Amino acid sequence: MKLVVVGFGQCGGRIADEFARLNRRARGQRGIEIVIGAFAVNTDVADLSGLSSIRPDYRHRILVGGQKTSGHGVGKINELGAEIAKENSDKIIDAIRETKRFYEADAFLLIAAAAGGTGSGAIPIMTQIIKERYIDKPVYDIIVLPFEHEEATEERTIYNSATCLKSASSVADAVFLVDNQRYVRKEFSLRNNLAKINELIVKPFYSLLCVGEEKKPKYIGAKMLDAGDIIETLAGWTAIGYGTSQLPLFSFPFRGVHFRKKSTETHRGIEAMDEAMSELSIKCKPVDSGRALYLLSAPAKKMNMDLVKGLGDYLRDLAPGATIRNGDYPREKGMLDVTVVLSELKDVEKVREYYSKSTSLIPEVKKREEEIEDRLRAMEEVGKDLPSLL
Ligand SMILES: Nc1nc2c(ncn2[C@@H]2O[C@H](COP(=O)(O)OP(=O)(O)OP(=O)(O)O)[C@@H](O)[C@H]2O)c(=O)[nH]1
Ligand SMILES: [Mg+2]
Repeated sequence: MKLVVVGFGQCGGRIADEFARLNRRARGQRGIEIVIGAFAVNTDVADLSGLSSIRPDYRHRILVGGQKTSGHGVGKINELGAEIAKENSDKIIDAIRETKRFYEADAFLLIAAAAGGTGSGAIPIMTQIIKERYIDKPVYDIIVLPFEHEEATEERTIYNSATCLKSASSVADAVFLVDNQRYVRKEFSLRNNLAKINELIVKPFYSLLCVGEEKKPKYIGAKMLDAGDIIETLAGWTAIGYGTSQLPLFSFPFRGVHFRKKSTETHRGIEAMDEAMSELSIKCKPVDSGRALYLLSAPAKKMNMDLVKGLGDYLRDLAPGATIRNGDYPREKGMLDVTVVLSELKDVEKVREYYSKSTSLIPEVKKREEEIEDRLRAMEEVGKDLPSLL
């Protein structure tokens, strides 16, 4: 599957940068292309300069809102982020359209954090505009949810998250929810290590995007999972997860496959799927999903029908109401990995919480906005008799 990836704001831009790196890896290791264009859009000059893999020209690192923000972001006011996106949508679309082999893209992937200002406001607007412009290509969003400590200290965090999620989900074909808090690992002290978190966020997409682009027969599995299958699976609120299991490097040259060995492999597969399910990008209940997929990748010799079927049965038990698609990908060496997508989720606790908490914040936010307007008006009033230089 080939994507055009666009990141908004600091978080979105950095994750889009990570997708650009993923593509370099796919090209280097596998000779295939999965991201045909990567862009970052921001109101902050410094954030754009800090990226490393997205091309450094102004058509790929797109600065918006110049006069309004003087290149320093919108200070968490996502209404301002939305307004700037509307005003600059032509500039953004023009840049995206110049992507080489643009027509080959299967879908758009837009990325932003829910709690900030620029990305949170821009992602719903640009999702809507791109959808209207390119009706034949689905538009998916990755929306990154804030850390717990941010929710506790800043009211805007919850309010921005709620308004961003509500608006984006009403226009995007699917929204991948990524909860920052779930990537904080005690053993890594990742709390401040956003680069590592971004790598973990993007990793599950690697095999999923590569598998359908393989051309060599030896890398094509018994059941291929292509862009069509992925597009059929993605709808509404979505979670993604990834798990691995190490395989022994040497296996003894028994003739035929002993039944016990086969069951060990199935066990390893289940172990990897278990990890994928417990490491999902957002806490959710698999029973709530209406569509799901899993992709197994492993060395060709380790792949067998029992293993694929075992995983299917396992997922079916967890998500009995879901239409499940699957594929196998004979690629990895010494390792077996499983990617799981749960989509069309009927309920996500975290989203529900943002909505209900924000509803009680509305009067407070309105009051504050009115106060700001009153003070601005009062200031203008004081200077009304001064001559203007314009
Ligand atoms: N996973 C991840 N989260 C990030 C990263 N950078 C910021 N965040 C989170 O994103 C939220 C803040 O959004 P930003 O992307 O910084 O905000 P912005 O869109 O640039 O908006 P303004 O700076 O207000 O103009 C917070 O919840 C941060 O924890 C990153 O590189 N990776
Ligand atoms: Mg910023």
